[in-house]
Amino acid sequence: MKLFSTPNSPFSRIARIAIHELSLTEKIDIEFVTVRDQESELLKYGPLGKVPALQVDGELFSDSRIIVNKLESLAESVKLTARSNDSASLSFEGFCIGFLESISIWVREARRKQELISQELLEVERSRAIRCVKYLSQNMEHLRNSISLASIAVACALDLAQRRLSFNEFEKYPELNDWLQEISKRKSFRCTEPLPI
Ligand SMILES: N[C@@H](CCC(=O)N[C@@H](CS)C(=O)NCC(=O)O)C(=O)O
Repeated sequence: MKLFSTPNSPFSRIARIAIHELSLTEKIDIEFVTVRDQESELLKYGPLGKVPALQVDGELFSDSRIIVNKLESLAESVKLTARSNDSASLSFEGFCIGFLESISIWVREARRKQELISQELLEVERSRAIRCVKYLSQNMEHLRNSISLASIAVACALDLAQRRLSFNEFEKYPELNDWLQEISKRKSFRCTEPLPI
């Protein structure tokens, strides 16, 4: 079994963290590939060319939530994704993944050539992130309880926002900030840290 990844993709980081948390490091190889590249090794396995992608028994699974779900089925007992009958957790998980998506869009926009950057889009994402961080600070009970796809997505999003956008809004909320410092100490987070760019 193989996970296709890039060193700095936040969605790949979710999958790599999940592999550690589910004790699957011995079973799944990580292969770093290029993306947005016609010569990418990943295109030999499917047309999408996005990471993460998990290859199991000749099938290629895309999308981090589907991948984490598949990884859970290969692991002993730990569950990271919200159960379909747990509405509150499911709703929160969707919010957390959406938050990471928005931070990724913000980072991607900020990295474009100066003349192509939309200041309007940067502002839309910045305002969204400020709202979301406040919401997180008011819903800490969902993050504190246990390691989950939701908590992994939020930690990856806040870490990415701080590294690439110098967005430190979460530092205004001591409980959220302390939680982030704590979860970031886990081995799964330390050994999947993005590379400097
Ligand atoms: N919704 C997908 C998002 C995956 C995604 O956008 N991956 C980016 C890297 S963070 C990618 O592979 N981009 C390559 C491309 O756009 O061609 C997930 O949850 O895995």
